[in-house]
Formats: sequence, C-alpha cells, structure tokens
Amino acid sequence: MPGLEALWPATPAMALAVMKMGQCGGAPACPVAAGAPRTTRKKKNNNMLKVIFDTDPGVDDALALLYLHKHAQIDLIGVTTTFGNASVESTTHNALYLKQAWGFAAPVARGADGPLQPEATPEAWPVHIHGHNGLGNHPVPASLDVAADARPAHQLIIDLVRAHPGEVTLVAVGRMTNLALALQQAPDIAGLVRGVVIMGGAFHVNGNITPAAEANIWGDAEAADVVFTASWPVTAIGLDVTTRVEMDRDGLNKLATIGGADAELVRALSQDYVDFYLQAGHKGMVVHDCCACIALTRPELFQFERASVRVATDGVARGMTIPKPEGLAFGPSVWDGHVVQSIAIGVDAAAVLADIEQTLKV
Ligand SMILES: [Ca+2]
Repeated sequence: MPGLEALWPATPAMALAVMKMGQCGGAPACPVAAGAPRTTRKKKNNNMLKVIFDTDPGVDDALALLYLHKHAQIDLIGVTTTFGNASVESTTHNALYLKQAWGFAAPVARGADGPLQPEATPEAWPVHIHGHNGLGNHPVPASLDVAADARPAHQLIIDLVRAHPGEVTLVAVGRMTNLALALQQAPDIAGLVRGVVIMGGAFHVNGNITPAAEANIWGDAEAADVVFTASWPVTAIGLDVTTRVEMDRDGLNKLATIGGADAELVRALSQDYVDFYLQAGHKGMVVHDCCACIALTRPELFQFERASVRVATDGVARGMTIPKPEGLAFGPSVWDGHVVQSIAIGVDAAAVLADIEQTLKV
C-alpha cells in the first residue's frame, strides 16, 4: 500500500499486536493525579518501534500520549514539548504532569516557545478549545515530583536519533519548530530517522484556523515547510482524515471504564473539549493527534496519496499545505526536487476508535 513503507517495512505483524501488559489501571496504587511518581514500564523487545513524541498538551495530545505509552509495540523514548495549544511553559508542565500520573519513563524536554521567525503572526492560545491551562481546565498541581530533561527539545531529538540510527520515528503533533531546529543544527538526522509522522495540514479540505490553514502548520509555517522538504519520509495526518474520527461522550466514558485510572484521567480532562466539538457540529471530540499515532501502528486503516508538499509562508494563504501529486507534470517550480511524502486522504474511523479502545484496555 502507499503510505508508511519507509516507516514500516519489516514488521507488518506489529499492526496486529495488541498484547496488553497489565498496567495498573484502576488499582489503588495507581493514582490519577499528583503524588509519588509512578514507574510503569513495558517489557521491551527488539521489535518495538522507538518513538519520540513532539507535543503541545493539549487535550487530544494527552490521549495520544497515553496511546503511545500503553501500546505494547511502542517504545516511547522521548517526549519533547512545544508551544501551540498553550505556552510552552504550560505544555511542558502538562507533559510532566502526565509523566507523573502515568509513570512513563521517557524524558520530557522543553522546546520552542515561539516560531522560527519571531516576527511571524503572533497567536492567542486556544483557551476555548484546550482551556486556560492547555489541559481542558483540569486541575494540574503547581508542584510536581518529576522534572524536565536539562536539554532543549531539539537537542534531545538529535541525541536520541544519533543514538539509535535508523530506528527512531518522530511523531510530531504540534508546531514543528523543534523538528526544524533539530534539522538546522544537525542535518544528518534526516538520514538517521526511520520516519516522521505529523498531525498537521489540510490538503483537500479547509483549514481550522483560517480557510487555508490547519493550526499546527499555521503556527509555524516556516518550520512546517522545512519538515516537509527535508530528505526524510513524512507521513502527514491532516484534517482530511482527523475530522472524521469523532469520539462521543459515550465512547469516552467507555474508554474510562475499560482503561482504568489512566484513561479516567483522559476522560476527566476532555470534558470541555467534547463540549467544544459538539457545539461546533461534530458527533464528539475529534481525536486529531491520536490519529497520527495510529497511522504509525495501523497504517492499513488509512488511505494515502503521494505528493511533494510545500507550505505557503506568507500572504492570506499562510500555512496552507499544497501538494504536488507524484507523477503529475508541471513547469519547473519550488515543488521540484523534494522527497515525495505520504498524505492521508481516507480513514476507517470506526476501526481507529476500536484500536484506541483495544490499546487502552487494561
Ligand atoms: Ca497537539
């Protein structure tokens, strides 16, 4: 199938692997909120896919992070934060809160606090979607028992990719500033990653922050263009598919029931987010970021087209993701000479939601 061959050449059986590791959902020793840091570590094996999660938690980021943490065949080796759904101070604090609550071992490194070009359009945090604290106004303790890695996010990305050449997939679900900074400082990492999966873009549909642009791209259009045109394989999971994957309140409640305390935290912090999407005319909350994670583990649930992608970096279309389909002839242009990437254009939404349930089930 077109899509994630470059990411996923050796282990198609992985898509079927849903071994559950018996993590402590719902048990008294498995606190939802702050308290002593927990350590719940999966048994590792050589077939696991090493993932760095670049994120701006972010309500839907939280579900995606839990999915990666819980998935039996994912080895989450790093979490890097960026601005977007809230300030990077808030998103880093939120990522650390989730690390403490869920006990994942991966280091959390703080990343960019603004776009590559500081003069780019300033943005207001989407408090009407992700709350004033980025986690749906869910109470997050000011003091935590876990701390951020000393390195900036882009340095952690560089170090981990170089430490595991050919093995690491970057899953980026916020502004792509950290990835662009890593590429600028260490161009060699483009040839060392296994692949890149992003939540971002609106290829054949309208955007969600302007008619042309999806928020993660619009928030740092220059960085997104760097990511799309680097010599690495990108799989883009954009609004063309994510807006079709809606989890209603019954589905969220079921997730909390079968997923124990860890999933209950997702249910609790997602309530205002569900309200926002219901009021916007959706059937439930749109699980944008988790779709990118599922494209990594279950690529067969998506349909892809192949295209070189450039991002408009100025004018009214700033942040627009424009594909040049593979095989179509045009005159010479700035789309030429770049890697042909994979763009999701179709999704089996019911199967995606079922996969989330299966992965979070304890
Ligand atoms: Ca996000």
